[in-house]
Amino acid sequence: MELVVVGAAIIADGRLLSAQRAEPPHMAGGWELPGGKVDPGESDEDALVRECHEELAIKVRLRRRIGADWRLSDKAVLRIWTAEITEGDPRPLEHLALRWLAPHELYDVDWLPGDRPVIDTLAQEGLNI
Ligand code: 9L3
Ligand code: MG
Repeated sequence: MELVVVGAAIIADGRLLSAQRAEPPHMAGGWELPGGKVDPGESDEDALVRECHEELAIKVRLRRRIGADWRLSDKAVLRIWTAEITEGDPRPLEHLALRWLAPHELYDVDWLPGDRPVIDTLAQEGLNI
C-alpha cells in the first residue's frame, strides 16, 4: 500500500513558509513544507488542514494542487497544495524553526531531498497562492 504524505505551500505576502524538521535524526535540521501522513479513512485535504493545525497552530484554506504525486521513496508519495492562513500566526509546535522565504530566498534553507522538486516548481511559477 502506498503511503500518502501531504504538504502545504503556505504563502502570505508573497513569501513561502518553510519549517525545519526536528526528527527523525536523519532528517533533523532539514527544511520541509509542513504536513504529514494521511490517516486511514481521512481525505488528503482534511489531513493537510489537520496537520497544519497540529504542527503550526493555524487554520488554513487550501487553494490549488502543485503537480501530481511527488515520489518520496518506494513506499511514499508527497502531495502538495498551496494554502492561505485564515487564523493564527504559525508557531513551531513540532519543528525546530520556521522561516518565511521571499522568492529570492527560496534556496537559503537546506530542503529535504523529497521537497526540492516542489520548490523548483514554486520558484519557476512564482509564489502565487
Ligand atoms: N516528508 C517529506 N516532506 C514533507 C513532509 C510533510 C513529509 N514536506 C516525509 C518525512 C517523513 C514522512 O514524509 O518521512 C512523514 O512525514 P511526517 O508525518 O513525519 O511529518
Ligand atoms: Mg509532519
